[in-house]
Amino acid sequence: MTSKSRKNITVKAFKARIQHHLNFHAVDLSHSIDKKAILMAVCSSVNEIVFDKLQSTNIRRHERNSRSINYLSLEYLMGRMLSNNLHNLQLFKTAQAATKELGFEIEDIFEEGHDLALGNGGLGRLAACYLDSLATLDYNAMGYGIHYEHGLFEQQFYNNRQIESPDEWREYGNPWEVCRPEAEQEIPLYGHVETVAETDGTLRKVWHPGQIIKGVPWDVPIVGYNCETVNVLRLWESRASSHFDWEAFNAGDYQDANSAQTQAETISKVLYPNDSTAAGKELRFIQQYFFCACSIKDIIRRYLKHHDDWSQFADKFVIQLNDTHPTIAILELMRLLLDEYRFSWDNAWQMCKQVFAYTNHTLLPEALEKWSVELFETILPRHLEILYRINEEFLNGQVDKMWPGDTAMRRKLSLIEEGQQKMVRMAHLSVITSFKVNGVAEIHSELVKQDLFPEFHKLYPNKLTNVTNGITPRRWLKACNPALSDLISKKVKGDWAKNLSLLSTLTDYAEDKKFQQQFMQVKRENKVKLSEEIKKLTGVSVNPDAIFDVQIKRLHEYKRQHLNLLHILALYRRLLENPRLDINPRVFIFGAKAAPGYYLAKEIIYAINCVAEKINNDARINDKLKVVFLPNYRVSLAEKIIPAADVSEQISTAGKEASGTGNMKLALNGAVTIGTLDGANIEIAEEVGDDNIFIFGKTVDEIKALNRQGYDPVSIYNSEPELKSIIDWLDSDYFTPGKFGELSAITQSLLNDGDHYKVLADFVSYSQAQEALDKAYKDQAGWAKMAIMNTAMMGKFTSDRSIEDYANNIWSLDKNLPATQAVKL
Ligand code: NTF
Repeated sequence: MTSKSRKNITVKAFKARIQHHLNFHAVDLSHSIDKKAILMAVCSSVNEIVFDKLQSTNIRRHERNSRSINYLSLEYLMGRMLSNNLHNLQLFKTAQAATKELGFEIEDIFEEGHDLALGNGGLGRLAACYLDSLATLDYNAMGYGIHYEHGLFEQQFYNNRQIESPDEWREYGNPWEVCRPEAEQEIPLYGHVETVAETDGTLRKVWHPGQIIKGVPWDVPIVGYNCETVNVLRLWESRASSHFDWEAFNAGDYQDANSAQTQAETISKVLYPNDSTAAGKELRFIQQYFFCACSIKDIIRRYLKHHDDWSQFADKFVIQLNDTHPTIAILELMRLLLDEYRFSWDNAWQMCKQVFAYTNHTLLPEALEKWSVELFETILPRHLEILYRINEEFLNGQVDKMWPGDTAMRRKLSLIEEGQQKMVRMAHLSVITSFKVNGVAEIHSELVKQDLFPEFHKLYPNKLTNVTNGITPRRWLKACNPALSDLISKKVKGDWAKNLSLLSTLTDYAEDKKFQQQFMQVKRENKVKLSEEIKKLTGVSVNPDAIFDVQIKRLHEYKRQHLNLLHILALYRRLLENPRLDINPRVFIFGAKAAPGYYLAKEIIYAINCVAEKINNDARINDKLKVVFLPNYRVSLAEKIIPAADVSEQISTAGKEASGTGNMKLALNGAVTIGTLDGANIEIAEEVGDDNIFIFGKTVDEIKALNRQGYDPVSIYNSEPELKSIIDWLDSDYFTPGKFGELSAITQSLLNDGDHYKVLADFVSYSQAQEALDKAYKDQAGWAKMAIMNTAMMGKFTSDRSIEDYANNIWSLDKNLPATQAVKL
């Protein structure tokens, strides 16, 4: 089908398609059709168009032979797909009308869809936004990842505590994927390495694996917005290479007959639920190798399908490593080039240095991956040999040249960390191999240079760079906030969803009374809708005229949900002391999952829920405060919360949040930020201007100074009477009647364990900024202006800009390197 005929697809024709597909998905058409069946039928109807476009994209790609960008990521937080695909195909209104004729509201159909939650948080959601932009900008891109059977766990609260249960996203099948057996791969593991002499006397390494796993690819089409492109996200599922042991079965051993299969399938069974923490577990290591090996082999297969020699490989393929999780891909490419394709060492290494680039997403030491040498020895013995040689050449070459005879420096930069247990530093391998290394916001990239990798920055002065994160305005405004989108489209000429800077036109209307009213009316309608959702999810009634104050992100001490909690307690105390206190009613809305093994994070959830219970049922404060913790925070819930937010809480300890992307989504939807000078908050402040954001707290330099001079949270506690009384309150049984000390894990961390994230140091400043915010909200016109300015000035934060930055400054190898050298075989 051509784009012309597709644009003309009528409601009637689309309805006919749905009806056709209902034949397959509904058991009995003479009865009322269930929503799951209609969802599947609509998805199938959309897929007819999507796969058509995918085929023509592939043909076009083949003709153009353009460079391919390969994004390797262990996580993709895609969310639901239907609404977005309809918007990107410009079919939303058609589908809405067609389903209406069939007796369904399209929003109800969307609700039947399951989130694709194959990620933890920011890093995985960023990957999803980037796929959307890559397709929209018509880049020849492919995403690679793992086809987890269970994505991020589902969260419920029981007695105010987080309970996890498995995510069953594929229980009834996933309409947005197709299996591609023709691209299956075999992946070796374990075993030993043998050195064999060739007939000409040269020595060759042969790896005899102990086990072979099958990698089965599932392709998820990625639909570009208002364009012809459909790219692919290829997710690998692990299977046993030989399925079933008939001998064992016949001998009556049913369990053993299945065991190889069970073991192999474990690899892609579950996403590790840790955000910003490296999980040093063998299975995670195998997961990483499995998906890297499948992807690298697939990349080589795609290249060799169209080329007779390797001379153009580095021109045709770039591989972006999303954090250090896919670092083993470097060793796998080296291994294949050396052992399978018989490259010389130098040629193989040259090749690797030309194709890999690495993005760093965090400075937190606990997130910097290290794997034990022992694990390598057992699982990837050949890769370890290669790693040792890379290290040797690096230390004896570049390091020795820059710091001759400096053994301390050698130890510091080595790929191997010495100690009781020798560890491989994955970040070091990524940095020395990659032709570019980027951080994800300006301040973060500076800290990567100054604090994380200063020596590497000295060694490679042009390698470290910045690409500030971005978000797709298609999902995060057009699809999730239709009322605001319609209002914007009345004022802004052109396709703002494709060119987000156009929103700056709205600054002309920031003081226009009528526009302010319309803007705030949309916000109110969204708040009414969210109030209904809150009631449904928590049973709590909230007032849509209150300030909706939102903190939605993973639960982590550095993100400081407990700082928010302390301020809520301060307000509560003030109200109890003076019930007539003149503050705007406020609803504090939290959404966050805690890693199941992160004790303090779970205690913070518990404390917030306990405090919420008390406050929400306290008649003395006249409903001036409400606190709700919405369970099971995920992409589809974010899409409901964000359009209704007045205030965006971005309150991390300065220097700890690499960028943040929720900050961008909330501001784009007209929420005003209260935040620290951290991550992309700084760039948001630059865009919207100091008058339209509430900045508080210590700067990165001030935090560093505090650390140098010795930080003493107890002295702050003793010198700030309000803070002291709040902390003591939390330690009493006020919020957990009869159970003293039930919430003291938090106070313990703040007072006895050194308050690592400087919550107390920032409390007073935060509380003052909150007062200023409350005052600002009383001036409704002033607030409307601020909200409009936030939406208007978010142009920079479209993921289209980020992708263009990557494309121009990183992926176009030719611009960054001397003309790519052809590697001869
Ligand atoms: C996260 N990193 C950072 O914590 C966020 O600030 C950032 O916005 C996103 O990456 C995307 O760049 C991680 O999730 C990880 F895993 F690196 F810690």
